[in-house]
Amino acid sequence: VESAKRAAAYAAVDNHVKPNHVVIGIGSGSTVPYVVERIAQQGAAVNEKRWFVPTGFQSKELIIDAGLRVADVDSFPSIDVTIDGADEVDNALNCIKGGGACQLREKVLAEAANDFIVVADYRKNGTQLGTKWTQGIPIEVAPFAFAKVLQNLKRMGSADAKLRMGKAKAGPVVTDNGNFCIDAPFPLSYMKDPSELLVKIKLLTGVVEVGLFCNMCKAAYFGNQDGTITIKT
Ligand code: DER
Repeated sequence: VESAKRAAAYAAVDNHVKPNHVVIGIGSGSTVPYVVERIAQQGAAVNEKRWFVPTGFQSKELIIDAGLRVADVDSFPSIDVTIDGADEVDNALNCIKGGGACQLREKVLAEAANDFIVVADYRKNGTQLGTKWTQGIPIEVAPFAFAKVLQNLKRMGSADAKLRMGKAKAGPVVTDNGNFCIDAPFPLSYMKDPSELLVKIKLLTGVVEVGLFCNMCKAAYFGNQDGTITIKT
């Protein structure tokens, strides 16, 4: 799987991170380290003039560890290109994101970018959202409201919606923004129109951001088990 992630990341950087690009958004997860690795290989001469905007703590440390310059999105409201991972991508390039509970900042940078590019291994290449990633739609919620949001999600049809609990941490996962995360699986019939479901969930009081990225992704790169790449545009 790691070589598939690397192949997808390298191809995406080679095709979408141009020498004249100055501001680059770096996403979160286990595929983006290969994105940073490939960008660093473009050399100090071009990278010393660039700024790299992270989508969270992990992403920021990746940038710093690679010797690249970190910038705040505040200083660069518009970004040349953002490259990020995803938990599933359908044939219309809609994504489920938030497996790493970073989807708020990821969506801000995806929206701010001229080009939003997704990189993933073959396990994420789906036809309809919810078929490959079955853990549910990641939803960032204000801690004060989490029980009400859970109740409303169940009423909406997500019977198994649950608060994401820490593994190496007692209690719930807390995002880089100090919020909680709910994972809400919906029946596949609800997932046929991700844009519609996104709006319904986003309107629930207490929801901060929803891990459905619709009509945002310009291209998705998938590394396959046989070493080839699949590109969806
Ligand atoms: O949370 C996210 O959307 C991340 O980008 C992440 O889930 C991507 O998955 P990866 O670790 O397989 O790259």
